[in-house]
Amino acid sequence: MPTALITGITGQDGAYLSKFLLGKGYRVIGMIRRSASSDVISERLRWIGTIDQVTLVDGNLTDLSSLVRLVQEYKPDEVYNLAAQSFVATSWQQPIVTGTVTGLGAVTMLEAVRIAWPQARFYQASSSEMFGKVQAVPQNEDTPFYPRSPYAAAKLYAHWMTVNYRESFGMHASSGILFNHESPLRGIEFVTRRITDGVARIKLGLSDRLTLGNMSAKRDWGHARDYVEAMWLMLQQDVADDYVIATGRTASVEDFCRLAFAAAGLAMEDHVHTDAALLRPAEVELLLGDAGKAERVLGWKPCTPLEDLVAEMIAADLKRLAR
Ligand code: NDP
Ligand code: GDR
Repeated sequence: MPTALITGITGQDGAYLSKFLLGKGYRVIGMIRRSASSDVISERLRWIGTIDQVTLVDGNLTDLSSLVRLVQEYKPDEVYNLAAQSFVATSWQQPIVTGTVTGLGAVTMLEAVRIAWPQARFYQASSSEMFGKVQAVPQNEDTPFYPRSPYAAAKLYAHWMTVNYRESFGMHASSGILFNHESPLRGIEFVTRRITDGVARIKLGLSDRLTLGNMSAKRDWGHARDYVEAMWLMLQQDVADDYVIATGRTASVEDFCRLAFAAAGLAMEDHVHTDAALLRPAEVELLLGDAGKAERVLGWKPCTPLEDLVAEMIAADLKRLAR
């Protein structure tokens, strides 16, 4: 039975990846950071139904010795580094935490693997935010990076360190440059969940307005369930490499919003307001990925259309709130 160690298992992708790997027969070790709210911190694992099948262990991405001990003890075949301060807007308020966890934290995990069990295969959760002020449309593995936030700059550091550990030490370290992916387990602060939760509240009469920031920003939105399979496929290759994972379709925040209101049988214009306080100091206006390399080499293709994703998220939020 192969063993996988996942950092960030309590997040959206950690939950979907735990389900996927258990389905493949893995022993799944999930690292969680100590919290005073340990009863609620594993809520996503409960929702997805893997809480009783994963082994949860304490550690922190900023603490090298905790990571070394975990890698020494479990000798994982595969390490998925998903942990991060992942909310772009917060990265301007907390640039140092973001750099420490999202940037240096990835290097700390790479170091733990290099010291304790270098034969482990390593996955780094890189991001389309690294393309930022895009230098080409669509974006692929050859597109130059231009980060636009402390988060994106931290991810870019982690990305190049993953490449560097592969080239310097021969480690099987791959980086997935994933475009936005969503699900019913998306954090409430991200725009898609903010919208589907807001629409569900309006539908149930709990609220009558939804306030958003920049409605014209465009994103390439996929489903987290599809994207975790791509992570796994990268680590099954003989040679480690970097891959863009995306749907190849872009839509604005306004488009997403319109779909969400329509899915609930409501008119967007009656309820949506904008607030300049939600605008970012520097915006990423357009992301559109070309995942041609992933399709050619990994045989990976996304399967969930945006309309289905929106409908699934709305249905889940209606159910949650009705409870
Ligand atoms: P989430 O924000 O949902 O999850 C982040 C996880 O990191 C949580 O489990 C969190 O734990 C954990 N974490 C944060 N700080 C630490 C720390 N110091 N030590 C250990 N664990 C920590 O992110 P997603 O699941 O959406 O994304 C997974 C990864 O992929 C992230 O690195 C993200 O930046 C990246 N990414 C995401 C994309 C997306 O569209 N979702 C696209 C491209 C990249 P806790 O529960 O305790 O807060
Ligand atoms: P993003 O996701 O920054 O792309 O990062 P987010 O959903 O936060 O923003 C997407 C776009 O929507 C605009 N927007 C709003 N955003 C939020 N959060 N709240 C609002 O009210 C709102 N109104 C408009 C934003 O300005 C932005 O343009 C996500 C994260 O998961 C990262 O970790 C990951 O790396 C990238 O996706 C790929």
